[in-house]
Amino acid sequence: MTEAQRNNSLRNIAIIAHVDHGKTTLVDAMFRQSGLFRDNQEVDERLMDTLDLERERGITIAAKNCSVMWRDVRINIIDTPGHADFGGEVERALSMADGAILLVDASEGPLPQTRFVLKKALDAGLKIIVVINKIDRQDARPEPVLDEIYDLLIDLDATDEQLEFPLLYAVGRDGIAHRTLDEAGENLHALMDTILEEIPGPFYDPEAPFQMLVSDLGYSDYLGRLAIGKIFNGTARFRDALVCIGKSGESLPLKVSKLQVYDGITLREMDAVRAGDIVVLSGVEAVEIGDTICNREAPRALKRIAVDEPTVSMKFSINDSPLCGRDGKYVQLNRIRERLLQETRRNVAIRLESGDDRDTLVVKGRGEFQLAILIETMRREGYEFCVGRPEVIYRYENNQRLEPIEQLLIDCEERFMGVVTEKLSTRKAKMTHLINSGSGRVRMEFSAPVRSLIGYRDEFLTDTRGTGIMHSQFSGYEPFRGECPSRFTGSIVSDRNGHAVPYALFNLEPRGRLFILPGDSVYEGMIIGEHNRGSDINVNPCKEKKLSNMRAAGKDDNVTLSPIKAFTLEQNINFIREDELVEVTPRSVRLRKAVLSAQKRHTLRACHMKNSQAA
Ligand SMILES: Nc1nc2c(ncn2[C@@H]2O[C@H](COP(=O)(O)OP(=O)(O)OP(=O)(O)O)[C@@H](O)[C@H]2O)c(=O)[nH]1
Ligand SMILES: [Mg+2]
Repeated sequence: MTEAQRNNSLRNIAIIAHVDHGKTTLVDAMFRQSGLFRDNQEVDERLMDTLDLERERGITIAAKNCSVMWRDVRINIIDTPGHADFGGEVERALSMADGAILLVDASEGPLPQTRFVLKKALDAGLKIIVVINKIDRQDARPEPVLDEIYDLLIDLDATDEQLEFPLLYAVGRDGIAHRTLDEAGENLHALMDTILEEIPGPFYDPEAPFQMLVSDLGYSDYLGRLAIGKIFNGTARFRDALVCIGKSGESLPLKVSKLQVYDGITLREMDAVRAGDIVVLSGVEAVEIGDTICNREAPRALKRIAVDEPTVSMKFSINDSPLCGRDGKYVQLNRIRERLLQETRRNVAIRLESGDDRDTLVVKGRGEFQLAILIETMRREGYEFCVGRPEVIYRYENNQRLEPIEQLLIDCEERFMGVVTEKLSTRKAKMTHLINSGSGRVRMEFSAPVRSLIGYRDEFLTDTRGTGIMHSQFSGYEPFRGECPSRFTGSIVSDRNGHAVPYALFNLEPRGRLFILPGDSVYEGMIIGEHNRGSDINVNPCKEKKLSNMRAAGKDDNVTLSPIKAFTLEQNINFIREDELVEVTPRSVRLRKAVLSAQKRHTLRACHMKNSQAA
């Protein structure tokens, strides 16, 4: 074996943190200070958040690559999402990095996802630079936060070397980083220099032939499929004949039709690319994330990217409601399957399986939020379909049912502690920690079943008047904790097709909360509101006022309806019960019973009751 060498003209780093701790904003500042823009150039905020949904929601959903030049060294940066449901993106991103910048909010300190991403980075053997960010916050408490970071590292069994991490304090938004708290700091030079000094240039074996691990896929109208990843060894040139080794070891020949590297936020074409670099290679169609592209003479696969198992599943089916096909471009199951398959190729944390019957597909992921984002994306692309309630994926060991458990961290005012703990205990959560800082707020930690937290966030925000903070993180599988109700209220269901009228809705208002407005189309089996009681009721939302009585024959428009609050897609998904579906079309999101006919539902319920009595 020859000794490994380093490519010192490069650095590959991933930026990791809990959600909203300032990763994407820090990348903006690095761009600005590395001379990527002219001084007076107008630049958008959070430049790396390029997807529509990312910009709308102010969060990062997919990990993305870019680069900056610093003292003649190109630093390849991978910005990752901090939301727990997109953890698969972090695992994928770390496969390209040689080091990581761990951002920690100076006020919030390490939170559940900080632990998750740090563990992944330590497991991958990456060198960590810790940046305590947002020290400009009024409630910043950098010193205690630093202690918490040490505690976290010790808890994660970090080695002595890992405990001696380089540390910086930063205001990412203003582009300032410095090594000690007393310094004033004017720019990010200290951070950029620390990256060059502390993160090793990528290692490679100078004698080994070309090997590249595919960590991401892209698509270009001109070039077709793009394979993105780090070159572990060797070099490749334009027009080289290579092979791609797939999951089952089969190798597929390919010819390189274009080679590009990241240059700021764009790509630069290269004639040749060297070991250590993160490149975009075109010329291969059938490629998957985790494949190795390598030399034809000595093909050797690299270790595939390991990702955690999915914990939540959701059924996707064709839309068979009476209103189907009105808005959507793609309504057939085949088209939906194709689109979902395409998603599984790009997104390592998503799996697709066939359902119990011909018309359903089962999509598995890391959380209901991740699936909701997928549904929203598909809906905007013109797809129309139905989805069922998110369900957790159980495991069975020694005849025992195990369920996914989350570590739940709650920070709220002391006066809301009672209601929060009470609600959580009905959801089978167990309190594991309670810290009362004496400042009027308490921090509580729970271990809670994933299934019981689906839909809890909204309730929590209402209970704490919007002031509570809640974070959860998958912590493992534990024995099933017993049944708990998903929703305590029933549904108000339309018993016919037609259009809702004000008079009928006005009369239904005392029954519960309505979701529809006068004039909205309704159909038999469509859920038009939430019933105050636990049972469902079938109602007629199209019932006009009788005009036969002349004296009472006033017009409808003198009724005043209470305003309705539109649900978001996530709220709809979390609202439905096991026997209900969300109908998703490009223009509307409706709720419905899985079985539309009231008569059929009635018969099914009667059979079910008879069976359970017999049992
Ligand atoms: N006070 C303060 N706020 C900041 C700073 N940096 C970022 N923010 C704010 O923090 C929020 C989140 O910033 P992002 O950069 O989107 O955070 P992120 O870590 O990329 O978030 P995700 O990608 O969704 O995990 C934004 O509202 C920023 O304006 C800072 O240095 N100080
Ligand atoms: Mg971000």
